[in-house]
Amino acid sequence: VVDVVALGESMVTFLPSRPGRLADVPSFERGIGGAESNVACALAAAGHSVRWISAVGADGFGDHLLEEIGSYGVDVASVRRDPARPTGIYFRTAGDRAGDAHEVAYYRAGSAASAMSADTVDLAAVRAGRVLHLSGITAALSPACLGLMRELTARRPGRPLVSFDVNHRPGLWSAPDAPMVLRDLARGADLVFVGQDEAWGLHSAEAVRAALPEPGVLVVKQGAAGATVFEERDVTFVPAPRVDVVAAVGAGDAFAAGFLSATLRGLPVRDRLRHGHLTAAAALTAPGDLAVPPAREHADRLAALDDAAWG
Ligand code: KDG
Repeated sequence: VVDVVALGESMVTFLPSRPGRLADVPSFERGIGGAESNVACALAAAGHSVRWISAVGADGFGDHLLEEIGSYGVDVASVRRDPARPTGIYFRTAGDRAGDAHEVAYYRAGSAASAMSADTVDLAAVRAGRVLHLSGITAALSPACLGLMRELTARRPGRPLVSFDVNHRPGLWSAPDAPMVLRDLARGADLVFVGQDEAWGLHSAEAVRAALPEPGVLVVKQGAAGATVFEERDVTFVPAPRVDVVAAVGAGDAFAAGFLSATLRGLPVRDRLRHGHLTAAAALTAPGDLAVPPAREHADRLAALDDAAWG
């Protein structure tokens, strides 16, 4: 049994050579992105057994994603190659320092991954881990992908622990009902990650909790301030370390990976949050979507610093 299965679309990412409007960027450097594979890679780098499930085209970008994600030690054998559809790609600006808006241009409509459905994906392989990690991005890709998300978040006996990162990407949703769709999916999960800024216009972590009675563990990310975990009757807030942000993209995925890793290791809630913050700090201070997390022993030492060091 693998520790974690992550399902979702990954894309070749084009990072700008310099800051500024997308219209003015003269050249781009290739990277990889994809919220769920970002989580998968960070977990594999932290020593967990991880499988990534998706679909890519039978093209060079698909080869690159499989080689790159596989190089982290993630099992990519269940990723489908679709000869009829391309691998998605996207371009973005460097922005997002201190929460600036950044521009994103997706070329993923009709991609191989957008054709994933409960019929084309190997559901037994998807459910074969201790944890199944999903995100709301998949729900936005196509009606077939939304159907797959509903199938995977349906409560059924013997399913893995379902981890769901809301990841509301407004640019991917045409219908106005995204918040409701995402909230319904979150109700089917056992562990939910949500940024307070994407949480249905609710302005406190407590209000988010009140809106989501179902999940066993709710993690509300409060940007640079920190994050709060609601677990049964306990509420735990841990401040985030202050870092000089290079690019915020991917920080949420890194946070989820750190938190999940600590969860798999059975660590107490304060340490789960600290490992989330430390892994996020690595992503915040790197330009790409995906950053190598601190080594486990190193992260353990940082997480064990006293409260004064953690603000
Ligand atoms: O969380 C970071 C992701 O948003 C990025 O890597 C690309 O998956 C992506 C998306 O759909 O925006």
